[in-house]
Amino acid sequence: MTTKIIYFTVHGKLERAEFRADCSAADVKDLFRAAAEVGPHHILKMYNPSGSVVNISPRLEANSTESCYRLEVVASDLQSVSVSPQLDNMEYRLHHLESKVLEDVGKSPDIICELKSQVESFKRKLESVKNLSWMGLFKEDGHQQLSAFPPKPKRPQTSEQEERQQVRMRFLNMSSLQVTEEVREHLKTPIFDNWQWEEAEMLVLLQVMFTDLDFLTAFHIELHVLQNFLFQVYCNYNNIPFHNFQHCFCVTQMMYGLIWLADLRNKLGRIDLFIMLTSALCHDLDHPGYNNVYQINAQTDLALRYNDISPLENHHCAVAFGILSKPESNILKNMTSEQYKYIRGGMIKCILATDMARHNEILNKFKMIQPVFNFTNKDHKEVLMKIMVKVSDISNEARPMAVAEPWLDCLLQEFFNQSDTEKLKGLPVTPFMDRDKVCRPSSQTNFIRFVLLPLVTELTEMFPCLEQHILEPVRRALEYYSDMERATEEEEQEEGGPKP
Ligand code: LUO
Ligand code: ZN
Repeated sequence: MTTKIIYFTVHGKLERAEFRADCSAADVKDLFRAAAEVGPHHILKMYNPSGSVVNISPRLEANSTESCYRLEVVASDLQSVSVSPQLDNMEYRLHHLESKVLEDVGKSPDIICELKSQVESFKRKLESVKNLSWMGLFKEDGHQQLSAFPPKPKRPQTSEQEERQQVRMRFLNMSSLQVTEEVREHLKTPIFDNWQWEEAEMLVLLQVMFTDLDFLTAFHIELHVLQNFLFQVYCNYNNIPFHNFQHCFCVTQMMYGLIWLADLRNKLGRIDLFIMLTSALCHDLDHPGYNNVYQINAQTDLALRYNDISPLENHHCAVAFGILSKPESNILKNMTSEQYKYIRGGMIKCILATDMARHNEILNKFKMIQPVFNFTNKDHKEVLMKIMVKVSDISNEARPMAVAEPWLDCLLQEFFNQSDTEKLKGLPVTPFMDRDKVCRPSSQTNFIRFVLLPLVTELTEMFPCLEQHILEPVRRALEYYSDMERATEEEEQEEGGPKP
């Protein structure tokens, strides 16, 4: 009997699992629970190299150490607590209906089986978001106690805390090593591939960005305080498909690349560069994976606290200054009070500017001033800094296709999670998030043609050297998805219309 070899990391360690191809699903799950050292009441999630969740079953594809999976313990089992009385009721009625039909016609129709499996999958999905009550998923009997900050999801302390401490130790051990000149130069380009680096290494590279822009000497930042700050930022990004620490790193690395490519060190003050880089780093802190439309429709704690005004972006900024309020991670502590006020004001403006509902407002203002831009004009500089953070935030498609494409998978996965939950709760569903409506190539061609391309075109008007590094790759990405869209349409015509 053939056996299957699976390579995966768990708690930061590379492991090798082996099981027979005829092994049962339950045995495979027990095998990975043993590897994660957790009991039967924990929920495991396996991620493939591109960050998508894969099913833990005998059909798991064999791999190699180069393409190993990542095993996560995401929550303790909630079987004991009913995740939703409505679903239990639906399940009961389904069983009752099925027994009636069996009596009358002797077999269970497909529709009943289909409905039962849908109820089962909704229960599993709800279990995994049970602890995220501050997104309004589970309002205990109607009124929610407003705490100072939303309760952090109750994840198992041991595995996640242990994993974070391991990342911290690896980060501090590596940070004393010299990063090669080749990596330093590569870090300044938009072709940097984030998928090749693990989290501790990304923390080292973020430290390199702050040191290579001379922020430590200019603002008297002690290295260990910077390291605490970076580690706290890492700890405050959530383990969700898109708006996670990898996205934070990508946005910060893109900002770092733009600063060097557009030679902004000779056009803006170092304090403005510091504001842009630190805003990029903090811009999605503690993102829950559910956007502002959801927060407002579900009347979550965040929407209530920020009166529906950019609830997420206000929260990201508040979490950033929560970290900066602790002396051990306050990289602003040796700055003058003028510098502190200017930096705080700049970060609030830049982070709030990442709310895509304000996209046209900000881009139109930039279009107006760009032809007459004046680097000594405070208002002009402010708009440019917002544009720089926005471009860094949404320009995955300026990266090589092999780097950008997995990001679209991650984004759609997060969007589909949200629309599934909206359907379940009877909330309005955003069309480009609905797994039953999204056509991947056309959603991306629309995004690039109407959102990303106009944005980077305007920035390239101001910094022509970005044509080759940013504008051209975005144009190529538009071509790529337009070709894919045409191919999909031709295929559908041959098959006589879109697939059901
Ligand atoms: C734009 C955006 C908003 C929230 C979260 C992610 C994104 N990003 C993207 N959206 N960031 C990068 C990308 C990307 O490459 N593609 C898309 N595609 C679709 C889903 C889209 O159209 N998103 C979108 C467009 C406009 C908008 O507000 C004007 C918000 C989302
Ligand atoms: Zn972002």
